Amino acid sequence: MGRHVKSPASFVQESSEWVRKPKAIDANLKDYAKACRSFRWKDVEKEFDWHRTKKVNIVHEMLDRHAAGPRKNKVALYFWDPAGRDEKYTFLDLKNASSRFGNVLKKFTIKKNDRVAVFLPRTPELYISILGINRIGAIPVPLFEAFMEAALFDRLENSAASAMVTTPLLLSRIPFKKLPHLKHLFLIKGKGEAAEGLPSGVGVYDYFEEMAKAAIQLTPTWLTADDGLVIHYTSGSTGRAKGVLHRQYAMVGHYQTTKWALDLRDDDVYWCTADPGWVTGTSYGIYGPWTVGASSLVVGGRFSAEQWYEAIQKFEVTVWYSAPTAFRLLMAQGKDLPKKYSLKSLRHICSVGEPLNPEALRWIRDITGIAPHETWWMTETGMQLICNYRSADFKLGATGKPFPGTYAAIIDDKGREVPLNTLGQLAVKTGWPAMMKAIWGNKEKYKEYFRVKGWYLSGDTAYKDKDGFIWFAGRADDVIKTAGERVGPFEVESALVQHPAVAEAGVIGKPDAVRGHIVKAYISLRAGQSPSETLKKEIAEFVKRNMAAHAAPREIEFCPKIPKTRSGKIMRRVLRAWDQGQPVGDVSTMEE
Ligand code: 6R9
Repeated sequence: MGRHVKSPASFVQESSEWVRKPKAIDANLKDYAKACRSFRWKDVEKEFDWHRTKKVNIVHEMLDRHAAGPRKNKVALYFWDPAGRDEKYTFLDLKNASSRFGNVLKKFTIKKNDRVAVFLPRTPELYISILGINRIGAIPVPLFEAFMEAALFDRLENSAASAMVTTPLLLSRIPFKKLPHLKHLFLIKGKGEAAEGLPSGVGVYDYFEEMAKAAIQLTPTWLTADDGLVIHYTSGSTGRAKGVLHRQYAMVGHYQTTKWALDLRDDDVYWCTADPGWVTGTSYGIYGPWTVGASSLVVGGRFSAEQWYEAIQKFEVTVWYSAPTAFRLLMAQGKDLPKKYSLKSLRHICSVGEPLNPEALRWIRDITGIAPHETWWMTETGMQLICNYRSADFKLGATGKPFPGTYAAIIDDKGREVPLNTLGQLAVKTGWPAMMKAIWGNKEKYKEYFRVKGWYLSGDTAYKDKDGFIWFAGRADDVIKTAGERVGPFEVESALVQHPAVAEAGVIGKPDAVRGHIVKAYISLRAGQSPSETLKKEIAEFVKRNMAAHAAPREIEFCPKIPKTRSGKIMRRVLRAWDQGQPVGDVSTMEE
């Protein structure tokens, strides 16, 4: 760390090209520099009812407050699944539905602080479940629908969730016998759908039947700002997935960033393409847009370029929040396709999850007339922290500038800021509103992020230029970002070595033109096993079946031995060098 960078151009080729904005742009944040001088988080607190009442619950601020005022009949949620659902829910509808589900949970004795897992495809019921859980002060644990048994087990065991909402189709993946805490199961069944393989010793309830019986009124359980909001499991470079716990107070950060970075206004139709299984799908798919009272679109089903363009046209989407991989997937389908749709409703676009390459930015700008704006943040930060703003010029390829009221810097191992244009660790001064409250059940892991006093260490490397822009360079650890999703190499390696043919495995991210990185596994086989293409496929399938499709290696290479240190740690740095055909560097710590 602290290595001097000769020219920032070594990371991003077009660092001198600017995206210029008209002088009089009508944005919520009009003057970034002025906001940095005068903005105070304390003032944002006044936007919430709890500031006056001292009674905190984010569901009141998202739904009940709006349902009691002029936004009562405003659409909060447009839901479209091209396979067959097209529905609208007003703020009042969501208030009522989440009250019903809160009552259902209470009936089965679920209470404040209990963890309730939500394992569902993107449907209105997914959103209503999370809102109902929050309404009673319980803590939702959203689980991405692609997770398979091993991934589910880790997350359900660690959170000790006592209840779960899921569908009959996903049921067979849940290892109930190994999860003694899990006592209640709410099943969302399609019309006439049967549920097979129901667990014994667990209360199983029909979601729609229970909802129909439940009362429509339920005052939120009043909490303090420090009480739990949501737990998101995310991967690090070592160990199993960590449960990042956020607090109610995070809403102050969600609210203000939604106003200033996403630039949401009352007349917007906003589309966040992220699933609530990931932090973007809750912070900016639920909490941000609904605390500001915006209309939000959710599109169900898998990615399809045609349907994405159609969604923008059909709902006249004005603000779109998505990810570089999605932009590149659209790009791969060519320019003729978007010409068939009207995309002119769009007025602002933001991007998150991985660096947005200039080529993808230009392409989206060409087809929509609007340049996507970067937002950098993490599961642990809970909210956007480094952004490009709608009213401010920015440099193509730059990650952006710290959100007003926060301070981000590039530091060395001792916490000293490094000179401009010098690579170092991207760190944030502690104390922003949505900073995680804990790593569930793991104080040590939590402390690791704050080991340099006064700073949160992101694990990303970056540098700052003379104009104050921060430029993301890469990860300082072995965490893999594939298609914008965070994958821990250790989790994948653990899944791989369960396969009978695999002796050892080492997993890295391999640079990829569309997905940013793909998961690549180096594997040494057990004695008597012979390498083959069929075996590669079988091993990849095995990870898909046991862990999750997005984490399964897209590339496998067999090798006689996995390089390790004398203390037995996998040297992923050596694997990365092998992959790129580069010299392996210093291997003096490698075992014989
Ligand atoms: C919200 C989210 C966090 C990691 C982060 C960084 C990468 C996120 C980025 C970005 C470059 C951006 N990342 N936004 N890299 N430019 N605008 O993605 O959270 O899944 O926890 O990932 O994603 O490496 O450290 P999470």
